[in-house]
Amino acid sequence: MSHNVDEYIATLKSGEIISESSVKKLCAAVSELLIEESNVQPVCSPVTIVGDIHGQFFDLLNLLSDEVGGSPPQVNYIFLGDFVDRGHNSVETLTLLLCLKLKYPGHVTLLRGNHESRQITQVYGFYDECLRKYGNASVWRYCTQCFDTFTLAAIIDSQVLCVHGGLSPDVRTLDQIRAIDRQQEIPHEGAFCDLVWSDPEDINVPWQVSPRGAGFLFGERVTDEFNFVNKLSLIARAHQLVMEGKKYHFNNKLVTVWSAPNYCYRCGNVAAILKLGDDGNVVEDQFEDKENDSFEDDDLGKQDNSTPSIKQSFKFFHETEHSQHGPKGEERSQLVPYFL
Ligand SMILES: [Mn+2]
Repeated sequence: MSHNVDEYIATLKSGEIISESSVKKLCAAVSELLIEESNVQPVCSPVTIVGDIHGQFFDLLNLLSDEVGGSPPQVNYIFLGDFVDRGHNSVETLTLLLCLKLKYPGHVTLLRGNHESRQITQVYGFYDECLRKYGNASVWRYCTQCFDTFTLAAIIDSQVLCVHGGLSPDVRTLDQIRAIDRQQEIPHEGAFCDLVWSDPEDINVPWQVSPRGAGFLFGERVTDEFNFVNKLSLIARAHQLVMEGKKYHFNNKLVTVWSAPNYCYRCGNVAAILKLGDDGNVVEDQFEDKENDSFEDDDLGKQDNSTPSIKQSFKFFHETEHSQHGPKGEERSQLVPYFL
């Protein structure tokens, strides 16, 4: 199996899709790896955290280039989910990430987003794209079966929790996440559902019903308490478009990372990736100093918190010329709403 991965990667990078039987083999092989991972997969820094990609394949290629994030195994990645839907290249995006997972299993962590779901992908594009590109629904079936093995969270150096959406009133400890039976379609309610659907919000109550129709809005007190109980310094999550690519909430105890530039080919936003930790090599130093669009938040080290924070730096990037192949004119206005 593994000897085919390089071929798959070369095919995808050339702009072609891999065959139906290749997707089948790829999904089966990756599922075998993923199924062994913990619901809260331990990861060591340095590691780069990537938010929503949503089928923007050419932006993913740009992200993995040396000009932006660099490629595994030189760089370790945690992808926070929402690989598919919205963009026009969900198939290529997902299969490339599966290839990277298979080739560099210790350097790539794939979390489940709310779009890695049978129900959601039938509405927001991935199912239709599979039908269009393969002529039948088999590839969609292989991929959605594979989704059921994606893990729910990662924890970096025992102190930064990564999850797609956010917290749940049913989850007080990391052990409660570890105990979830994740090998299933995303349920409509409960801990699993909330982890991939919830959003942080400045609210005066601990929890509020989410306007998304799934998950909850959770406030600062909930976040502080969760971080305290679980000895965390930060929660890193994705799931919400932020025009600047990243946004801190709740006195820097939670951060949203968004990695799809000009989301849906029309939102005009910048994308970002978050690098945690420092391996002190020369390439990283260049990355820090190169441009104004990479910086450290000075006040982050000043938290009066017993847990030492891991160094946090962002790399911002825009849509590339090659990635601007989206729907134009009339077609854009007919896109489904993009707030999910
Ligand atoms: Mn999402």
